[in-house]
Amino acid sequence: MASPGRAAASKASALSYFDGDDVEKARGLFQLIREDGTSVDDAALASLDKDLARGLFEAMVRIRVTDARMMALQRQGRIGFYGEAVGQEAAIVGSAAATRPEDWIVPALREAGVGLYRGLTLDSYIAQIFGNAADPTKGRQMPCHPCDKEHHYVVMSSCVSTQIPHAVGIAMAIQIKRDPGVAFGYMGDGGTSEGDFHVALNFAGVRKAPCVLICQNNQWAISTPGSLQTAAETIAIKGLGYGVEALRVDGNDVLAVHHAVTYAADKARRGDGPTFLELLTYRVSAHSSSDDPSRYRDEAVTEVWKGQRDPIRRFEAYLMTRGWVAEGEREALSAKIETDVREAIARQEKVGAPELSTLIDDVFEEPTWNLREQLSAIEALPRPKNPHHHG
Ligand SMILES: Cc1ncc(C[n+]2csc(CCOP(=O)(O)OP(=O)(O)O)c2C)c(N)n1
Repeated sequence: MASPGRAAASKASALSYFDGDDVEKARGLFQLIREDGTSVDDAALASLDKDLARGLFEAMVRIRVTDARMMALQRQGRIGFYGEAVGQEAAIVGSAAATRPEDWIVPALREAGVGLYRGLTLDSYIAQIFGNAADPTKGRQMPCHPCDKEHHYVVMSSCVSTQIPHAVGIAMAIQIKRDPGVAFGYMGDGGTSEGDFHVALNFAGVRKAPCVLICQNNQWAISTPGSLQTAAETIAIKGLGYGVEALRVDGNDVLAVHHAVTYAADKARRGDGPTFLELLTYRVSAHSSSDDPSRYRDEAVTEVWKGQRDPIRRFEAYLMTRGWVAEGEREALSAKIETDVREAIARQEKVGAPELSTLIDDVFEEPTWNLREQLSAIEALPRPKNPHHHG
């Protein structure tokens, strides 16, 4: 079983992690709440804002409930595909809460919750999964590729790791234009094995680009385990080769993630350059609705991450010790969110497919004669029974 690594618990203050030398930060594991929900350092958490904490909790539960509902829809054949983020909610929400409206988010596969946290509506999220007429991308993407221009949430590029140079490029543009904001680029552990990762980190380091690059190390890239992903001691440590400060954080500890990502974002806002963060977590669910992980991994390990290492359970236990969440509150919250999700699904399922004419727009101001000819040919064909089916 992969070890969560060395926690900062033995040090006087959990926050002294940030004063450590570069290598220690990239090898250690910053943590503020232990697996059992007890605090590593009460003083470090003394100024925690109750509303923020409750907001983080609610956002984590929202992802969990929404994912379960959408997976059920996929199994019922009502949507073609879905990718859950079960077990990764702390990494997603903790980092989302460190962003500001002027920032730009370039997500990879599992960050829809960052979009939802920033204001992407459930309706828009679900419309995209159906690929209906309300989908901002007009059904042109696979499901699970939401976007939200208003909240600076860029649509995910499906090609693993391409998101990282996109994020660094946006950061360089922010720098050149002297715009406010920071670019947040996400990736999985698999993403760090692609050439784009190295190109992006290199540019980020040389240009001191105002970006925060976040690897959600969920220890699997479909069926490829972390041990086949890199011979480096940790993923974080790779950042040092590019002159980029690297932090390794317990990705199932929402407060540690929030603290570390805020540190990185503040640094970028000051013009002090990029940070690369490895958030250690686990992909508790399958890679996607098309995958069966029991064929390639030991699910006894998964059970540990699903149980005692569950990020929502951990945070709930901590919040209860502070009296900020009551017994039974999570169940009531889940039920309310489930109603919201069901209602949004019902609304979006009624929305029809995008007009066929949208197939040929967005390319030329005036469609060319051959596009118009193709459109007429398509319009003459019978419409499919289930426009949401993606094979
Ligand atoms: C360039 C490229 N190669 C392969 C794929 C197929 N693919 C989709 S997701 C994935 C694994 C990604 O793993 P990781 O980066 O660890 O992210 P995770 O799915 O674990 O969140 C692969 C190989 C792809 N989309 N793009």
